[in-house]
Amino acid sequence: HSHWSYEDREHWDTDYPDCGGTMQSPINVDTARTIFSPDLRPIQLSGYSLPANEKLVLKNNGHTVVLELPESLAITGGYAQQYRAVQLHLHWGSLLAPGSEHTVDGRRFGAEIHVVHYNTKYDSFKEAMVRPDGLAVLGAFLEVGPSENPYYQEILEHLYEIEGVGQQTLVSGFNIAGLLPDNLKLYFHYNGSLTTPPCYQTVKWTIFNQTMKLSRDQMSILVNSLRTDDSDLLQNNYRPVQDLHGRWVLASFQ
Ligand code: BO1
Ligand code: ZN
Repeated sequence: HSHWSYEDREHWDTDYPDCGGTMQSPINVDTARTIFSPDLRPIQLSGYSLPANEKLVLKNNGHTVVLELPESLAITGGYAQQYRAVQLHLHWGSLLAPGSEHTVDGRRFGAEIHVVHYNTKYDSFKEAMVRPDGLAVLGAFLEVGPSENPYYQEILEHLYEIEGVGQQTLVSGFNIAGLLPDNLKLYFHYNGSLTTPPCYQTVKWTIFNQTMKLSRDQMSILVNSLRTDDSDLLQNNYRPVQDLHGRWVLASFQ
């Protein structure tokens, strides 16, 4: 298969036509234009608290850091269907500039976490990723705050072990829900795509309103630890916001 990169991002649709589609992600959320939908129930997570004796693979894939998740984690509420977790990963900027993928009222946040799930009615992620209701990604923004975040530290403390592309290590289980906001009632919802090739337009996105706080040192470790194929620092691994093409963004709150 071909090798895409963030420097190439304006040309992804040459090799991956879906990247030029009309339901692409990420987007800017214009809060004055969201539609309040009382039907959007709180997101319910199950199985997210993992025992320390369960080891998870953490990998530098050249585009991001990926933590593989056991299929015991699932979204069991808030969506019309049930979705099983497969992995989580992050998008970030540099020491100089923020690097979230989604923006809110034009504001970009320091970084963004994506927890990727697929619909349990399909047999695998691969089958689900080409179905209109196949995928659900939970997204949350990361900002610098006053104190160290112990949940993010479980990942960040391993980044030095996976500096090179393809390197992986094992992380002890912890409460994965700690990587997401306490408040799972307040979120935006829209239909979009994978934010990297193949850009399949099969993702039901949830973007939480509450942000996650990391210490300045933790944010520095996130943006300065990993390298790409060319042994450059892996930074600014976010896609620019895409046109809504008439899509509606729903809000669970007023
Ligand atoms: S994202 O959450 O929209 N940034 C996103 C973007 C791309 C993927 C996942 C989430 N890619 C897919 C790969 C598959 C892989 C799967 C799960 O992630 O295309 O090959 O199996 O890790
Ligand atoms: Zn992502």
